[in-house]
Amino acid sequence: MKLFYSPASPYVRKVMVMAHETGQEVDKLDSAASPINRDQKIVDHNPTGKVPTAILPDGSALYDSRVICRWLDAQHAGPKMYPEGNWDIVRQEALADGLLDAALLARYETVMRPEEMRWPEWLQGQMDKIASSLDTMETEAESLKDVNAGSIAIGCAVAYLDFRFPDYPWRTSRPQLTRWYEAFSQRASFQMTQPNG
Ligand SMILES: N[C@@H](CCC(=O)N[C@@H](CS)C(=O)NCC(=O)O)C(=O)O
Repeated sequence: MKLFYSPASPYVRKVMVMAHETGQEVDKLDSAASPINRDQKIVDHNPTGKVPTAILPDGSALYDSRVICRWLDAQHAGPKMYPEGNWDIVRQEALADGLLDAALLARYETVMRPEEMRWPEWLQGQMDKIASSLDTMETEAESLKDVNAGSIAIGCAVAYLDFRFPDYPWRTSRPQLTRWYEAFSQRASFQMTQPNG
């Protein structure tokens, strides 16, 4: 599989961790996704212009990260990352992606939007989504022991907070999630996909 890629994208990281955990190769394609300067190379395959966008061996395109992760899970013979009938795992992946959607909007608002056009209440609304998502993750930390699509997504989501919001004290009052993440993030798949950029 080829992948339009960004080393800073937490959604791309989900795909890369999933590929690593399931023993699959990914060829990284150079790209520069941005909501302002769209990368035509990506748009040609995915009209949203976002990463990750995969090009499958038959040349067809697949997006977004959840769909690509499902495709990867269908390609290997090991333990499934989306065990059949386990809706909690699918919901946890959606929870993590919801946190990331809010975090990415908050980031675009603070680094891309011109200062005079910023809207503090809107930014606070995104930060509130992040906080309440983390609170739910804290109550579910016990269920994240296994490696699956839910725990991978939650790991990538909280890692993104450390990467882009280093002063945001998400660990405060979330001891179980903190403990879980310290252990889970030692996995080779996480160590080999550290974000940069
Ligand atoms: N729902 C998508 C979200 C992907 C996404 O927002 N990617 C960001 C990079 S982290 C992007 O490509 N942004 C460029 C844009 O918004 O046009 C997924 O799960 O793959």
